[in-house]
Amino acid sequence: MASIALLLACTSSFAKDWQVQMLNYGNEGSMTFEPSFIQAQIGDSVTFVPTHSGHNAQSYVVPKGDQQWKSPIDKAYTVLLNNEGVHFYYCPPHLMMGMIGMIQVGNALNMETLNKKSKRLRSKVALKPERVDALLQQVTLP
Ligand SMILES: [Cu+2]
Repeated sequence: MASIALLLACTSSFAKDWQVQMLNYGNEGSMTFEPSFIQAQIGDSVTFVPTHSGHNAQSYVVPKGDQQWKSPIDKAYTVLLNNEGVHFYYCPPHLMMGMIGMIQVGNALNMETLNKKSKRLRSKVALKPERVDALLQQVTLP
């Protein structure tokens, strides 16, 4: 019994690498990141997978202490989650079509910046701007 408990304690401490598919069409319609919202912990990472071609991911908002990031088009790319807060990102070729996503890391410490900048990005989304609202609604507040 003791060894099982130890094993469980060890596996739960492993950082998780989340996989986000970049898709022309998926469960949420056309031009999507799936999953589009992730609730992660500090130490986790997110890998963007070029399932369909012609996409990349670029940060628009990052937690305080993080650098902005940008993946090369059609290449797998991993973002390390080193600080608490919300990453808001988009696919530059398909921002107009609502290809956006969010990663919450621990507590949403950057809500003020996120809300302010989300309004600005929303104005650039011609199709499905409601995706911005849907993502914001999934952020859990402390
Ligand atoms: Cu795209």
